[in-house]
Amino acid sequence: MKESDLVRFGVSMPQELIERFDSFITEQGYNNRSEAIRDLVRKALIQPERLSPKEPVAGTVVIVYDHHATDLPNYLMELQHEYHGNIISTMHVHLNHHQCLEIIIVNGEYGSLQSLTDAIRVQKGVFYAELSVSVIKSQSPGRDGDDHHDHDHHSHHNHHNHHNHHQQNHV
Ligand code: NI
Repeated sequence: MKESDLVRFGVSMPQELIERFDSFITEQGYNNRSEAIRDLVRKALIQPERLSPKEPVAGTVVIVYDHHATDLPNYLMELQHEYHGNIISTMHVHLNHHQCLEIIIVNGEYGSLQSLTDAIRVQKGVFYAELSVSVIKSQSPGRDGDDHHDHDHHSHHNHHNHHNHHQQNHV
């Protein structure tokens, strides 16, 4: 590749995240961050989308977020009301002073669940948001002794640094 084909851009990351990234890419054998980031981007762009957006599925959205992030808890609440037709149940766990873990049990069309997960993931203060689903067969399974289910697991990862060093403000 010619030098002129390359576009340079700046990326801001927390110190601890970049340190972990550097040790990760050293372990992987990369010589520099650029090549490692190029590979990560390529991998993200070629994720096979085997499920059609209309496919009926059920599964979970697992999220970890900072409940001190401005407006985030309210936003997540509003969003879950907006998607009430897709949400069966939500379990909320207070992990520590800052972080909450939520497991949202969902069903419906794969595309809708992706939209919900994407809307959560892009919010500031969300460390992690992953959708994992299985295809729901439209017909009831046959009783021919074959207990083999056709599970189609599909997940999306966005793994941010868990240690956000969030300032706790006691008002
Ligand atoms: Ni909580």
